[in-house]
Amino acid sequence: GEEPKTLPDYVAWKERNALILHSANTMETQRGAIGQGVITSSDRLFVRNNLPAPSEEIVADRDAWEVNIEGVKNPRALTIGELKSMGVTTVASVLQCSGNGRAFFPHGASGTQWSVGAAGCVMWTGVPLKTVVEALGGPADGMKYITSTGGESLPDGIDPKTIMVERSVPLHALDTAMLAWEMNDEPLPLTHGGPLRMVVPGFYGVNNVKYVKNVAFTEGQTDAKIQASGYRVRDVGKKGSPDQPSMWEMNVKSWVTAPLETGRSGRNMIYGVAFGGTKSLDKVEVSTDGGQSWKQAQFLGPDLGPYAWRPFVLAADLSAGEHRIVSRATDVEGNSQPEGRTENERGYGHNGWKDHGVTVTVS
Ligand code: MSS
Repeated sequence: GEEPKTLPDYVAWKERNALILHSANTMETQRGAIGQGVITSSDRLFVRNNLPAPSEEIVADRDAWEVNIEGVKNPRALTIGELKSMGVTTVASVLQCSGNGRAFFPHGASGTQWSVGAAGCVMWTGVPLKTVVEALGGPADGMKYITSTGGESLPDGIDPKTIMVERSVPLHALDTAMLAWEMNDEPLPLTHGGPLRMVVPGFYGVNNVKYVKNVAFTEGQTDAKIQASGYRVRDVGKKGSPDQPSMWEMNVKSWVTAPLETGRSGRNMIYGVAFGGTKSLDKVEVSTDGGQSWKQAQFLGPDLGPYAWRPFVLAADLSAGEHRIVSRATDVEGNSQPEGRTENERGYGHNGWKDHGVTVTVS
């Protein structure tokens, strides 16, 4: 479709120049707007809506929003007001779309052509899901997944399963999942799932269900299309199906954020961001010769925990000419970004260092 030139109303509060507008429902942060700090400011954070956003009415009386908790010993609905009295925690985590980096796949993977900017590092505040579930007697016996349903109202005449945003994650995510009502120290904007969002730290964006209205502990995964055949990693040309890997835990990744086009001969500060998904980072290396030689970068700013990203910097002396600058992160378990891509039909989970580099002309 046609790319809009101006921001749609529901995101009019965003910083237009920091974003690449792919469509009214998809916009990414410009690589050069990511900055050198740890937290991505809300007005620069990417947006991805599989369905049109609900109306602002749902954030008019935030504390009255109800979430239904099912598949526990004592199922019931809880208001945000009640959740706020149960407990509170704050976690920094990277929110990244499963298809971030899709634009680099040569087979033309269908979907939004995200480059690097369908990602940001966000501070979430809310109640640990575990606290809520324990108050309701714990998960019912035999439950293996946490299934969250988005609060969009669905159009008539279409099988709801084919469009609804409902995602299942493995039960072990209960150790870290939370129901968040604040983002970056402000009430969670509607755009990012206000009044209440399921946050699963270290898991791809799609599992972080916005305007969450139902959380169910279930024996199996939901049969909603977005889970059953969507967000499944498979060979190019293949259809999605439940036996293929789902986009759950994120892999280790990094990219350079500056310089992007030009540099001056002599000392240049090379910046970027790196994260380990569900694991802390060990190191980030930077190469200014396309991966022939590497130097270890310094992390910048505070370490906000395993799910946050770490900005990094390397001071490099560059000579006149073209330089291919790439970065490669390694997590504490020794997993490093691969050089290449894992080719797959929908272009999910790309963390290869080669494609994510930049070519800088130094004069
Ligand atoms: N939720 C809901 N409810 N709806 C929708 O649409 N989407 C997904 C998530 N969640 C949705 C939800 C996705 S897919 C993503 S990325 C994310 O979200 C995004 O976010 P932001 O806030 O940024 O917009 Mo891919 O993997």
